[in-house]
Amino acid sequence: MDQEATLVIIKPDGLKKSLTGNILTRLSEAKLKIIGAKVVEVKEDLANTHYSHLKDKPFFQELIKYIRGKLHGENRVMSLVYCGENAIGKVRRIAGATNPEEADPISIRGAYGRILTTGLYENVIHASSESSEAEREIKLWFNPDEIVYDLYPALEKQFSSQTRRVWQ
Ligand code: DAT
Ligand code: MG
Repeated sequence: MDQEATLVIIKPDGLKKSLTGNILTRLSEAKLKIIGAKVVEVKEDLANTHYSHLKDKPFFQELIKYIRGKLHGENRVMSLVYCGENAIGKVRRIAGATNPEEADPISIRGAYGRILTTGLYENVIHASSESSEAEREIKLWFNPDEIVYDLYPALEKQFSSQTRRVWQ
């Protein structure tokens, strides 16, 4: 596939600071396609799995609170899948370096991020950093039917005992 996909998460500080429109405008410079988008309340399991590679870091617990919105009195993030040529690199460039103080001031993280007194980088957005990570993250955050493109192989599965909420 010459098309690459990447996961973007507008973190709770981005939503709290009303930066959603601004961030989407910045990302549109990359001329990629949005093929999935939703607002998510991040449960502990999702947060832990998303950041499982960082579980031994001293800032891990704070990071989990951050992505779950516990530091901002928010219970939302917005997650998006962008697709196109070199999507991962293009989005990472617009996002900027992980450390907001080192990030290009014109990048999203450089312009709007900060370092908390606890040392945690509050850096407004998440962006996948390489293709295996993007695949893992997209599969974690989205079901096949929530993406308007057959990104990865999927199968039909029947769940006879499944209960789910429907509109009353
Ligand atoms: P990125 O989000 O740029 O891919 P990462 O995956 O290494 O960076 O880390 C995930 C998040 O954890 C990052 O966005 C902010 C936080 N973080 C990473 N390294 C940190 C550090 N040394 N000190 C504080 N927070 C850090
Ligand atoms: Mg990362």
